[in-house]
Amino acid sequence: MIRFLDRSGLLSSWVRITIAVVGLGATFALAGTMIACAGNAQGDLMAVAAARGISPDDAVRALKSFVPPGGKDDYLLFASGGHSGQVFVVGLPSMRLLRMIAVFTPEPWQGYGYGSDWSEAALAGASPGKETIRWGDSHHPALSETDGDYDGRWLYINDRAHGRIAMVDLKDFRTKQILPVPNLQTSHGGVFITPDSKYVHISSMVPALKHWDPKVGASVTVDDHLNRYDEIYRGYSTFLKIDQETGRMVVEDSFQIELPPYTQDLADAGKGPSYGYAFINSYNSERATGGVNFGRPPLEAGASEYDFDFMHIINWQKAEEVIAAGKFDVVNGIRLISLETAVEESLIHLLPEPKSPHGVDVAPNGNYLTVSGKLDPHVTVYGFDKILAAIEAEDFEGTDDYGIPIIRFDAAVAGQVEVGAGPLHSQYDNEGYGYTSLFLESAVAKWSLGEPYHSGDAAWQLVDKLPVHYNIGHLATAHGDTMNPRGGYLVALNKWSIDRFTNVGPLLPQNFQLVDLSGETMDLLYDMPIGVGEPHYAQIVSADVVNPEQVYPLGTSAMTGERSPDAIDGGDQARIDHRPGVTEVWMTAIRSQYAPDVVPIKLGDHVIIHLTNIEQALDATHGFSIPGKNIMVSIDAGETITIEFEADTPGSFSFYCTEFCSALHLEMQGWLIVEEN
Ligand code: K7E
Ligand code: CUA
Repeated sequence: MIRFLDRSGLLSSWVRITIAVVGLGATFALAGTMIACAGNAQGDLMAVAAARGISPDDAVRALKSFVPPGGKDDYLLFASGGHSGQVFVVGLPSMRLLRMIAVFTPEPWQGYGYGSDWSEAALAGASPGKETIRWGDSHHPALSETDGDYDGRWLYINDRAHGRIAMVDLKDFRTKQILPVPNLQTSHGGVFITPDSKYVHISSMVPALKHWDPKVGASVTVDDHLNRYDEIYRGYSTFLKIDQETGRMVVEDSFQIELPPYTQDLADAGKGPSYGYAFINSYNSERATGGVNFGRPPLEAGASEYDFDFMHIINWQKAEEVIAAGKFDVVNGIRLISLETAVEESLIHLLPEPKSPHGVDVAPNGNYLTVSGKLDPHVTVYGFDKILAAIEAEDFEGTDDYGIPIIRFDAAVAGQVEVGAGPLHSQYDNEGYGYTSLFLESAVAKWSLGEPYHSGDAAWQLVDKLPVHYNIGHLATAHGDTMNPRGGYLVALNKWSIDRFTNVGPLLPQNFQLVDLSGETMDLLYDMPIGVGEPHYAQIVSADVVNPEQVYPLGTSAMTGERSPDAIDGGDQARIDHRPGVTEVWMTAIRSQYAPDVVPIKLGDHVIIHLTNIEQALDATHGFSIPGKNIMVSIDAGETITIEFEADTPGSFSFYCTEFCSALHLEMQGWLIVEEN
């Protein structure tokens, strides 16, 4: 209590000083409530600030983002880790890194990909028929939703490199499934979740060869690539059905729609009035093939010939009916609606969009769709009501080469705002403002939406701009992809951090910048370096929405979420079973011992160890590692894990607990004795 009084005294005196120095009206209100508190640490505060060269403005910013020791953050930011393949969880406003979640890349601390059955199962689905792929380029996280708002159940994220998608269970922050999406070779921005979490969507990035089509076949030549591109490549829009119990994606219940061989990019889900629709940007409608060495223009030139590219407007509810009517083929295990059927059934319309579009982001009310063309200084906002009316009236400007009707641009535009150079992605707040990242300008633009948010002269206006550092890609606002954005904070995800931090090598960290949205103008509060990967997109969810399990019920398999048949409840049930060619062990771990701790094994045996952490205390995680065997598992309290390996070398091998779990943690070890006969 005394400490608390000291703190508030300290705060009030500092605020008075702030007013004396800068005379800010906003700070005056704060001071008014606190000015009565007598401070006795004023001198200290002044001295600390002066000694550290911190300005009064920066001190106010520090207070806005400071979470005292032991305090909790208001929001969690889930950020992709780029080609680190992982996901980062950051607390807001403190900008502290709270967790890394292993997704596409093995990670020893979490025992992910080093022998545990659950992680091997997740990674095994990753690359059927190939040598296991051990990396990914995680790009676009999508938190599950209920009624158009984040519900804290699951997180999906794509691998831009391999056209895969992973599911992270937010009950235990673990990756439970990695799905190589049939027919895709790569995937970039096409990830979103429907407002009811019925489907998670993923589309192809570069079009993929139709190997399954006899007209294309298994092999391809350079001549095919250069001269039959239009015919042999296709894009894909994939609706993966989510099992509502487990969050897993069920391929048999999913479907795909074939798309023209443009390069499909960012995408978003319809919601509210646009529920049932998907919006997918694309570029390279020219279908440039590259091939400078074959006398073709470079891709960047070839893909910039036309004035417009195409947004795909997909009616997926109608596609469900087409599937129900049996108008599909099963191709590589997924139901596929051909491009011809999609055109016949009017499942797709195209909408011209400014050159080289990147982001498409649906506003909270589900009517506005904001698109940014990287080479156009405007954001273009379409009205879904206008799009529907144009489709209804067949207000088209012809079709593309595949027969898909192209909606007349002017019929669909609701507003345009000149925001600055290199607009990429947009997010929204709770007051009808859009925030757009400007890559070339290294800034965030704040602008107003039209009716019903703003009317007359107040609509479609650039209202503020904030420089960021530097080369911003995505940006995220609190619940910014939902129908219920919270405002308050924005995080700018910057690619370059040159001169922002102490130089730590030619490869510099990325820079997350926390921006305060509560005032008239945006205010930069904090720089957070990310030195472990390159985040692309992030979503910010209120911390109270995510409620992970405290401890697993004793004997739980993380793979199934149920009691493992190989769980045991105490060291007295521990046992070793020898049979021809196999040694099977049921083992427990508890502070600070394994039972059994000396395991005799016959040389050449296949060894199976079922290990139960019989603790029931939060954070009482144990490790189990066998040096030299590439085995390193992490077993949370209550969890049962199975490890298998071959005893192919005679000798004695010590195993040990890698988590410093108790005062006698170093004693938590044992021996595997591999006997020659
Ligand atoms: Cu703009 Cu991959 Cu979403 Cu990066 S993408 S920035
Ligand atoms: Cu268990 Cu250290």
